[in-house]
Amino acid sequence: MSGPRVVVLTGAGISAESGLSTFRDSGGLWEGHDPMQVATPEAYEDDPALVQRFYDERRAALAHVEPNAAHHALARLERELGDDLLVVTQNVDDLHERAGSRRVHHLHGSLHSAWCTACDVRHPWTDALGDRPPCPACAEPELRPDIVWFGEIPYGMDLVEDALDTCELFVSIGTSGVVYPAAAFVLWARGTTLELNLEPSAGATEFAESRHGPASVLVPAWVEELLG
Ligand code: BJW
Repeated sequence: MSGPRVVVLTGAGISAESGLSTFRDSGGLWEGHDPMQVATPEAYEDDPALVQRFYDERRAALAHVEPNAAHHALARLERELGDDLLVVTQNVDDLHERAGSRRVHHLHGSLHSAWCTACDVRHPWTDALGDRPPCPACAEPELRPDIVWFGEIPYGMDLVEDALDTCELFVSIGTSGVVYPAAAFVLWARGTTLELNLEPSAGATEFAESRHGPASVLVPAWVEELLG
């Protein structure tokens, strides 16, 4: 079985120029909390309303942002490569899809999905969850954001491992390289490797090549170069 020739991993940095905060660059707190402490099962257990508010605000913010030149360049690449491109994103926004990408795998879930912890069914979701709406399947008010928090298993790891095992080129865009398993993809990728990031990531030395600058400049230039 043949997999995609090119695997692209994206992180929060690709959406930064669209106006969405990254996790580790903002230096800011959300309602006085470190976002990394809010995005955990423990935080949800301790204070579900707080965690729901964090995700409700981020879901609502999606209505006010647009994909940038980097998302559009990857959509262009998909139009040229078809099944030979797989985008694996750690982002929970929908900016790749809104730029036109269709072969996108959301490793850490999606703001537009809700997961019922009572009946284990997932639902497409665009509204707030903080007011505890009933699950459309079982009516229990137990919907949580369908997001992969620390200690939970990222989605579709088999698919990603297979793609990394057969790809000719792995490109990492806008991610700090500190969260696993995504941080290890550069080590698992069989092909050559390239990092496109604002600054060297934690794993920069593992890449065959690194280019540094804003994604809105680096990604369109790389796509142009690849397509010749
Ligand atoms: C730009 C830019 C511009 C800015 N242009 N660039 C000890 C050792 C090793 C591992 C572990 C360990 N202890 C625990 C673990 C595992 C743990 C982990 O990695 N912890 C580390 C903190 C140490 N991982 C997990 O628990 C994961 N699960 C797991 O491992 O399960 C076991 C398993 C795996 C595989 C198979 C079977 C079993 C789950 C991780 C879940 C991560 N969840 C979050 C929050 C939920 C989503 C959300 O709310 O949005 O996902 S955490 C957060 O970090 C979020 C992100 O997707 C993720 C990565 O962040 P990202 O995208 O890299 O953003 P930033 O902000 O860190 O970086 C932005 C970068 O962009 C920077 O470099 C900037 O320079 C750059 N940039 N502007 C280009 N304009």
